[in-house]
Amino acid sequence: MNSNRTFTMLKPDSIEQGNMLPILNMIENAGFKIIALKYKKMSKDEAEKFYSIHSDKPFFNDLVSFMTRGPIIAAALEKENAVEEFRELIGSTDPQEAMDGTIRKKFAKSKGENAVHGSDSDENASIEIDFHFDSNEIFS
Ligand code: IDP
Ligand code: MG
Repeated sequence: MNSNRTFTMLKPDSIEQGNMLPILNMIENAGFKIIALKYKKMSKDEAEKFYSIHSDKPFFNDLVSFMTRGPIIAAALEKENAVEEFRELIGSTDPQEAMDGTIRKKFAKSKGENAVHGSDSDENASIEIDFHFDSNEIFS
């Protein structure tokens, strides 16, 4: 377990709206080091697996079709206390509740299409990094 790492995705809405570079800029300016980066489209299978914890939620099918309708940026990030600090940088799930200066406040349009993913624990950060990256794709 590595408490200085977290995992993020720039979701399809961010890419579609041309916010890829501004969001990556905010992440770097907040002191996160990008140690792995991938531009890819998730398959339905991958998205269902990645979000399997939400499989019984009413929004699950919408979430999977949203996350597979276009490419995402997947990234592993490094910073002290990365998981918590990155959750602070992205803001609340619902952009209407997100604080000023957060990524979701600035770029998200709705609770479903909310610009970015951020791991919620060290354990999940590690699982999610391994889900998207081989060890030789990580430059720490
Ligand atoms: P998080 O991304 O802030 O950790 P989670 O509760 O883990 O939020 O939900 C995962 C993702 O599922 C959210 O980022 C969002 O895209 C979607 N989602 C969560 N709650 C809702 C909802 O009430 N309606 C529609 N989509 C939702
Ligand atoms: Mg979550």
